[in-house]
Amino acid sequence: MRKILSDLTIATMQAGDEPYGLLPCGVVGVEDGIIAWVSGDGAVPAGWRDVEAEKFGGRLMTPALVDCHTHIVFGGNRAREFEMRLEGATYEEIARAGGGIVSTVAATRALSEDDLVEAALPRLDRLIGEGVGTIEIKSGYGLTIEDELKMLRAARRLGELRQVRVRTSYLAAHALPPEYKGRADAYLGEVVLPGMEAAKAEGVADAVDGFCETIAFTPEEMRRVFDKARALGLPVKLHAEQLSDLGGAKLAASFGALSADHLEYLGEDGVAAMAEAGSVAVLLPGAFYFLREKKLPPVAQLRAANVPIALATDCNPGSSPMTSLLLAMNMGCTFFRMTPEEALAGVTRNAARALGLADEIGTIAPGKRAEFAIWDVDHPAELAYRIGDNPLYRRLLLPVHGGPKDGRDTWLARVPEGRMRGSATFPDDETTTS
Ligand code: DI6
Ligand code: FE
Repeated sequence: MRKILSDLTIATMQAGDEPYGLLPCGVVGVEDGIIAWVSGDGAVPAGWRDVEAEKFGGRLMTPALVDCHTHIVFGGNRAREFEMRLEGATYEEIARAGGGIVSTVAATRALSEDDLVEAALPRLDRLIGEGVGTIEIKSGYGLTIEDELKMLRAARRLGELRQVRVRTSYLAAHALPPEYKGRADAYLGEVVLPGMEAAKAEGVADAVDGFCETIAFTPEEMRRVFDKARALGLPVKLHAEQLSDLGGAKLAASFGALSADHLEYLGEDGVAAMAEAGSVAVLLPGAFYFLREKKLPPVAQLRAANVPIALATDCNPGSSPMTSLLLAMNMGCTFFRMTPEEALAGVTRNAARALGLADEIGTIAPGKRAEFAIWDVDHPAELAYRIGDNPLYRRLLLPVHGGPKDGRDTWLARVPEGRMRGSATFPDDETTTS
């Protein structure tokens, strides 16, 4: 099945072209859900002249967005902790006093898989409503084998309920649960490592993540986790250098990590190690903002070393209760001095790479999957520029999970016109068949 999308300004986000890979008179040819050709001068190749074109009134097309670091599956919320922090307590103090992550663990353990799905859906819908087509979702609030698996199953179910590609990360090494207080080695040996094996056997984990921090796990402990991931053939990534420099990014890079994330305290040697390994630097300005951090990630050094930079929401109840990737882009520019072009690359091309999906998604180029966001803006810089605005016009994706079995080409997740403006959520993706 062939389809032409025309009358577009296309930000292909291909590296090395014009800024944003911008094509002012853009036309895209799609065949069986894959981009067949992209033209920048309105021309349609011979052989396609009889294919019907859908016109978009000159609107901006980008790759569908990728949120490459989230914790959207969890129970409860931490509004009370927010109040405590405003009364003077620090994130670390709250965590050490048994609040923080551990309180979300109790709330998450109390929910069934169905309850977790129901709690996460509104968060997912808000992200989808901003043009997200691929989302990474972590476990890490279960901290028993069964509860971690429950979270990963819930995350996978979300990808069946909505037309969105879900990648899951096993994050049992997120915090030490109270029952293992002072016994990190036992927790790793009895829960984290066997749970990873179970997740791998069930096929519910795409990668392994950890939190390397004084309030979480040491680099030596993370090495044990990563050795096991390597033995199981699972790629790794790491929450590193968020609150202090423990050398986590360097450790992750030595395992060929897909990404190291947060990185406010990343030092020169960490930058060099990431550049060498080709790991993506995933910056999380929502957590930086919400924890009122002062130390900026070394963006200029990352840029100079050609480390690809991605941006993500880090949506979680404790440090980044944020469900807007557009806001993350704005914050990446205002706080971290990224350019609007870097911000858009950070939620498309580089975010895809951080998930190991660089060959499939993240740019608009022949051979990539036909997954697009179409925006009511004149210039791509507008996506990072506004605060709290959502100019999404439509999200166009081919079915990524099964889809129709009759072989017809189906455009799914076509956000009905009028739904997006003024309301970032919608109850169900619509299915339209062409
Ligand atoms: N770093 C974070 O910012 C989140 N997890 C992590 O490892 C916070 C998770 C939470 O506070 O619930
Ligand atoms: Fe996180």
